Order: sequence, then C-alpha cells, then structure tokens
Amino acid sequence: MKIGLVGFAGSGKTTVFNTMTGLHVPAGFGGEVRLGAVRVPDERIDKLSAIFSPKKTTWAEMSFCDVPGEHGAEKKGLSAKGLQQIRDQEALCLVLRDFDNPAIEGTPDPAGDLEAFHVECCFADLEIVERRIDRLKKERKDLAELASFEKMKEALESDRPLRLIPPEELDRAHLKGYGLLTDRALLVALNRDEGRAREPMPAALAARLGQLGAAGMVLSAAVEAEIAALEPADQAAFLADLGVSEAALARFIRTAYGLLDLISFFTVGPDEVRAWTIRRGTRARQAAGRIHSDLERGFIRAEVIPYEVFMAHGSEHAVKEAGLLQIEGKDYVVADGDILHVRFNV
Ligand SMILES: Nc1nc2c(ncn2[C@@H]2O[C@H](COP(=O)(O)OP(=O)(O)OP(=O)(O)O)[C@@H](O)[C@H]2O)c(=O)[nH]1
Ligand SMILES: [Mg+2]
Repeated sequence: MKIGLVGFAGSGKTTVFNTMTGLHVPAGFGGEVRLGAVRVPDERIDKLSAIFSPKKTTWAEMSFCDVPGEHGAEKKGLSAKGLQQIRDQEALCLVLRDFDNPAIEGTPDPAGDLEAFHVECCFADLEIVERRIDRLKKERKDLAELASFEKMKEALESDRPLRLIPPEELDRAHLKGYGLLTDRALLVALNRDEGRAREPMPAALAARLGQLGAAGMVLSAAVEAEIAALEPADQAAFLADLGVSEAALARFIRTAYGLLDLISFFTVGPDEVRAWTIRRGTRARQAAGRIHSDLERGFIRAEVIPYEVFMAHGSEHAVKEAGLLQIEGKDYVVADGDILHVRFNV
C-alpha cells in the first residue's frame, strides 16, 4: 500500500512523514518527493515467528510518499506538476494545518483547506472526464465506457467525489490509467499544536469527512515525530503526556486499514513467517495470487487455520489431530488472521 502525503504548503507533510517513518527529513519549505516504508506492526506475526523460529520474518508494509508543497503561489492551489505528483499515489493522506505556522500568513483554517483541496481535485477530475467524453462521442464505439464517464461527470458536477459511487454503479476497469484523484481513498490528518493533541476532531469537520467518504485522525506531528524517534520502551510515557494512547503510526494504520477495508492473512513455515495484506472479501484463489501468480493459476485448495485456533493448540500437528484444519476451495472468503497453506499444481 502506497500512501501519498498531500496538502497545501507548510501543513506539516514532511513532519508527518517523519512521524510515520521515524526518519529525519528536514522540515521546511519545499524539498523533493521522498519515499519511506514502514513495517505494519502485528503482534500475531511476532508470536508466530517466536513459535516457528523461521529464517525470515516479514511483516506487512506500508509506504509513505512525501509530496512537497508548492510555495509562492498567490492563492491556494495545486499546479499541474503538483497534481501529477498526487495522481501517482494509491491512497491519499491529506494533511490539514491546524497550528500557527509563522512562515505562512493567516490563521489555520483546516475546514477551508479541506474544501479547497476537494474542489481542486473535483475540477481536475472533471477536466479529464469531459475530455474523455468528447473523445468517446466522436468515436461512437464504447457505449459502456461512455456511460461510466457520464456517470462520473454527473457526480463531479454535483460536487461528489468519485469514491462515493458504489462499485455496482461504476465499472472501475474504465478508470484505469486516468489517475482520477477523487476516486482515491482519502484519509485526513488534522495536524495540531501539541497542547490540543487530545481534543477530538470537530464534529462539523468529522461530518464533512463522512460526506466525502473519507476517514480522519488527529495528530500533533511536530512532537509526535520526536516521540517516534525514541526507543519503543520510552515512547509510552511521552504519548501519555500528550494524551494519546498509542503512537501516531499505529493510529494511522488502524484508520487506514478500516478505511480501505484491509485485513491480513499469514503464511508460516521454517523458511518464512509472513503477513499478507488483502481487501476484506478476497477469495482464496486471489489471495493465493498475492503470494505468487503460480499459486493462483494452479490453485487446488487452501488449508486454513484461523490464528486463534492455531494459538489455542500450539502447532499445526495439534490442530490436525483435533480435526480443526479447514480444507477450503477457491471461493472461500479469507478471514483476518487466517493461516493459509495453498496446494497448487502448475
Ligand atoms: N507547532 C507545530 N508545528 C508544526 C507541526 N507540524 C509541523 N510543524 C512545523 O511547520 C513547519 C512546516 O512543516 P513541514 O513538515 O515542513 O510542512 P510541509 O507540509 O512538508 O511543507 P512543504 O513541503 O514545504 O509544503 C515546520 O517548521 C514544522 O516544524 C505541528 O504539529 N505543530
Ligand atoms: Mg515538505
């Protein structure tokens, strides 16, 4: 999963990037696009790894991309270059400034910034959608695609992001390659001064996020970046002082997994214990394809042990003895925490 940190100049994107990755990229004006990957903490993997003592343990990964803000523009706005950098991301984390930044005029206006960003993205998408409609009308070929684009036009003109159109109403195969911004999952990080880190998101802002199909979290990036750089054992006391229960990265991951409806399944063995991330609802055969395309192609069956069942019995052998090994076919819907062993033949 690749998440782009986006937003207006000086909102704290680079500081949020440092908070999430534990890196020390200098904050301040501009800079370049930067990438940083983090391990998705999962106690279940820690425990499975302790049992199997594999040669290798692999946690799920999430990567962050820090997209630099644009300075010197007279008003808020995103240039063509800025928009392109945002289009390249899989999911968006919009950082909203809710602290006084001496380098930027005007008091913080996170709700206004959210609207400005939303409107810019709608306009940018509408331009692409209209151009495609003109083209399709001239060519008079693909009526299904034209219908999809008309549907999108209608949504955008009434200020609705494309992500709100349910899958049964829009064939997203038509959207591939267009980089439509409002179809990206959106997670909003309200970035505050440390004194206000424990205040909840204002109700009106939370309601607006709901309307936009977005999720939100509050953080105080400047101080949380410092905390993230400490030894894990030392972090808890500082987080408690700040009034939050867990690290910003853990909060972010929980919010993102919820928003994107992601779950993890595991593979285990003496070589590797590993977490894999999939969307809830993914079937066994497609899940096997995450591991390797051969496993999807030659899929025969999956042997499944739910994590809790495994831990209750302590070994695969004991699970089998107890008659609890599940033998599942290609259409089995993989559940969070399933330990999968795929039988295949190519
Ligand atoms: N008080 C306070 N200051 C912050 C917070 N987050 C960032 N800052 C400060 O705001 C300034 C800008 O932060 P950056 O992280 O560079 O912001 P940015 O969005 O990456 O900026 P550009 O990439 O130039 O658009 C820096 O001086 C940060 O130290 C915060 O939560 N509280
Ligand atoms: Mg920056």
